Amino acid sequence: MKEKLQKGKKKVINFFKKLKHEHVIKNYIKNNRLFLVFVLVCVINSTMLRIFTMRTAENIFAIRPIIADLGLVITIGSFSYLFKGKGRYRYLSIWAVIFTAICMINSVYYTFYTSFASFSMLSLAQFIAPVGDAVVQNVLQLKDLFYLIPLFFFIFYYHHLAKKGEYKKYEKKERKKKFFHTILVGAITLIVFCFTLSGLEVGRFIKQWNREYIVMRFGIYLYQGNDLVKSIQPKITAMFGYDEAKKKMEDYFEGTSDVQDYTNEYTNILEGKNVIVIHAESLQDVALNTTFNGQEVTPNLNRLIKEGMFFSNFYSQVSVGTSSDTELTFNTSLMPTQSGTAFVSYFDRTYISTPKLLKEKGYYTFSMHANNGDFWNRRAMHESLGYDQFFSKENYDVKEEDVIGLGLSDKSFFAQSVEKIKTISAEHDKFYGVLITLTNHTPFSDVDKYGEFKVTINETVQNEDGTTSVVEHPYLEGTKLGNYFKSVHYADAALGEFFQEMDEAGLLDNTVVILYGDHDARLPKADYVRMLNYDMLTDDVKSTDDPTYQEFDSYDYELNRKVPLLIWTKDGTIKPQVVDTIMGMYDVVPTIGNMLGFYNKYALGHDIFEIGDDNIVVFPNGNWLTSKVYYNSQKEEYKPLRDEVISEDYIKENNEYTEKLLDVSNNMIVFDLLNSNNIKAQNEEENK
Ligand code: GP9
Ligand code: MN
Repeated sequence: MKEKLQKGKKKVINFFKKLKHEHVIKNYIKNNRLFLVFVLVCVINSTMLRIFTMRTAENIFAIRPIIADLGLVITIGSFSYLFKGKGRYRYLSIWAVIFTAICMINSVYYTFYTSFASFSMLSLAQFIAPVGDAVVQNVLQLKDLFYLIPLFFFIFYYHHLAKKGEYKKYEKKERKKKFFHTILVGAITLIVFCFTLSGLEVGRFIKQWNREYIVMRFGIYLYQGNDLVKSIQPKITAMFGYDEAKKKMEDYFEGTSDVQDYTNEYTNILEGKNVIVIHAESLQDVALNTTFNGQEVTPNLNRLIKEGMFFSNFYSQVSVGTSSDTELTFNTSLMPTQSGTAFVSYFDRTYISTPKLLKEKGYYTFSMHANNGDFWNRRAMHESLGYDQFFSKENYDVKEEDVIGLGLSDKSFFAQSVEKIKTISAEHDKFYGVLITLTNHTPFSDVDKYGEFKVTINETVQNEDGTTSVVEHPYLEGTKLGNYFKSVHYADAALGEFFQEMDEAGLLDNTVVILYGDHDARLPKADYVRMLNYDMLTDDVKSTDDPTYQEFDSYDYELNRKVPLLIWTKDGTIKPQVVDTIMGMYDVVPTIGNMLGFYNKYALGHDIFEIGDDNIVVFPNGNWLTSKVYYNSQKEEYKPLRDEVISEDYIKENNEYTEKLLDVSNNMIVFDLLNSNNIKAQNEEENK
């Protein structure tokens, strides 16, 4: 045995000696310089992207995605040897540009969505354009341009080689040999990589909805290639796999009653009332709980919260469709789709929605939003959701002086909307109307138009002569979070005016107002750290060694993304109370359905007054939240929220529930499973 080992060792040493002696490596490098630079450029860029986006130690020191990138880049690059002279450079440079573009686009995309880009989003590019201002100011950063440096180096290096006449021309036979050897190396690298994968990783790669998880393990290029396939797939799978999807949905809803089979103290309490829903753009709970020098950011909302039913642990469940995803979930209790968005890709499906169910009870239904009606494809989708009328930009008088940020200011929007509601109220017995606000939209940079609201800290100091004076510390002035508070303060003032105008018109007398924040404002974590740990002496963040330093980790950030939900009546039908149960946007349909007297069998959420503390909020990326745990499915880690031991089974069961719910929801939309013909067929089958 020992002898064998010795022999083996000798052989390996001899092999390397031979390599050294014959200058094999040196010659290989010399003869394949351009190819090697190409490989380096592509791998450096992808590694840089991973490090700049997901800054965990696990990701920074990960070797496997580098192996995956190497395998793919070498394989693709190997074909360059089939080209002669300049053709080879052209081939490599086209791929270098493609790979660099993938890194740059994902870098920008990650800053905005904390996720990676998808080809299925290409059809949504038109909705990104109107927020172009926001993208440029908010998103395009110096780091996004770093990826150009290796690319320029590659181009420069080729010209350098060509100029010195060192750019190799090979004979056909030699080229073929080089191609064969190189593709073999690429393939072996990829095979080695495949052997390192676990079943779970392969499963997630196939499903593709957990994008960070995939990039962290497979690298950006394999992710993007797989994404391309997955983005084309829905168009094809919508034609296949219907039966299986239908079966899964039937299993999921088996045992769910066709009619509401319970009552509680809230059943029908709001029946017959008009409903006004306010979709408050980017409104987060943090704004309600913050004051500056004794001044509330949201005095009007805070007053309404004291008068109504406030849900203090309420989360939106959006994916890349942001505002539109919330509209979908709020009205249908379904989750956003796994690729693309329901509003754009699946607007032609059948939805069972709150407007439709209220219409059956004699309501007139409408939506109002002063932006372009095609944004998020609302014009088409609002019809699918069952709104009788959609008022968009063309129905509003948009004067230049009334424009803030993305469009018509909330104050003007509300004032003009009240006039329209007056007419609707006069013409219809009862109504359900949704008002979608716009001013409080990222990047919150139209600060001059929000009105005076300082986000400073005023300190009263004692002077030597015994008098006092006030020193103003900048605190959050100039930060994005600070500007956000200014913007919310404006939005709150607009809301105050709306309530007043509605009241003066007598429109609140028999009305319930439901207000929600549509999603968080994607504010930088560093700004929250500054807010919590401001040092007045240095105008900087306290040192982490300071005993008063407050941690704000990624879980704190996630939990802080909660948004308000308020149900309010002027006549006191709704009694003032704070409901602190963990709740998601998909729980709204069953909860208000019970109050208004309608029932949606295919809701994925629950009446919060029935489910209580057993509730789970599922997020589109596979994360979930219960009263006990926030679970991060990318990291496969969780933060306990109570002083309680969490069993493995608890995590496993909730993970299974999450995957099943997301799958069923996606199938219901993609395969149009709520189409009455399909449901009818299902009932007939059951009655056989
Ligand atoms: C656009 C508005 C904003 O009309 O609803 O959409 P968002 O960017 O929040 O998805
Ligand atoms: Mn929004």
